[in-house]
Amino acid sequence: MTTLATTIGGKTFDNCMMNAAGVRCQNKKDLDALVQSNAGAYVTKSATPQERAGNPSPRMHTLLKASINSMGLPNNGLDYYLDYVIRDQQKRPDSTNFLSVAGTSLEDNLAMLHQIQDSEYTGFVELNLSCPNVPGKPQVGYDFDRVHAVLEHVFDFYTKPLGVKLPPYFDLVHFDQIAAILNQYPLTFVNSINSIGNALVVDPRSEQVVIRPKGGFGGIGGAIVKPTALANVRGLALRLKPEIKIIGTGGIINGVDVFEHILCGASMVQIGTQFGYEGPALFDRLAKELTEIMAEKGYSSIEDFRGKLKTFDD
Ligand code: RRO
Repeated sequence: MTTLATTIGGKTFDNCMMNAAGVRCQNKKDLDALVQSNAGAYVTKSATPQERAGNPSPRMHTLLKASINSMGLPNNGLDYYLDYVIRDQQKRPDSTNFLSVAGTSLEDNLAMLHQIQDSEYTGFVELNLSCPNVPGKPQVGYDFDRVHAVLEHVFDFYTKPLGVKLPPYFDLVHFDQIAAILNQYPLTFVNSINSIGNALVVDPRSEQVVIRPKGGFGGIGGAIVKPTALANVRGLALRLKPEIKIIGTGGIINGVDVFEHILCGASMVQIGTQFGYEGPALFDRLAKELTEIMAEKGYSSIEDFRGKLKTFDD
């Protein structure tokens, strides 16, 4: 029998696939649909302390193999999502899910994590250090001293399972530097990658950018980000201590993409752009495709090949 189950921080998930934060997870209806789906878990839209309308539209544009967005953190505020995950936990105590938070300041992040620490929520928290789209707020993940300071403050008091969502890195020395910081903390997981920030899509016919915020600059997702995502998953898997599990996000369209992320070291994968296109039925298709690949190769669980990517040096 083939199983797609995975374990992170001592919690088992029946399926190693789930949505990526931001896509079809902003309101209760979307989250209920994820609960009903074949996904192994859900993550809620990144929350700020108060609700936010986000950036002006058009703020997302899709292409065949890519998406660009500058949503600007539209969300219903932490209370809304914390209430949802706590109610869900009461209904389904054996299921673990992810609550995403993305304060636009250190103070906001600490205030939200204090509120979560003091609540009855026992699930996972994904601290988003990589939102590329809030005007005037650089991505924390690119400022290593700041990442260090944030984690130092957080782990002063926070004792529940926590992971961080990172931006893509593009130099091996940056993998070394971020891993050296992350390895100092009791992180449950690291999620890599967020969208490739501040890219520009141009419409040659209208001679115009395709989204309104920030003069057209936005984060890229979709099929074209897969090589960058795989490099980040692999780069981190080779450097992080084994207790920190990796969630691979970026460029997943089919079962082969999931397989590649796991080969590079992912224990779980998240799907953003393609989940936006396809909705909850995506998880049925991906599960079927990955199961077929594993059966062909004689693998019965993802642990049979997780992180076992070969290089020409092996
Ligand atoms: O809301 C957004 O604009 C957004 C966020 Br918070 C994020 O983390 N990544 C992204 O591509 N968009």
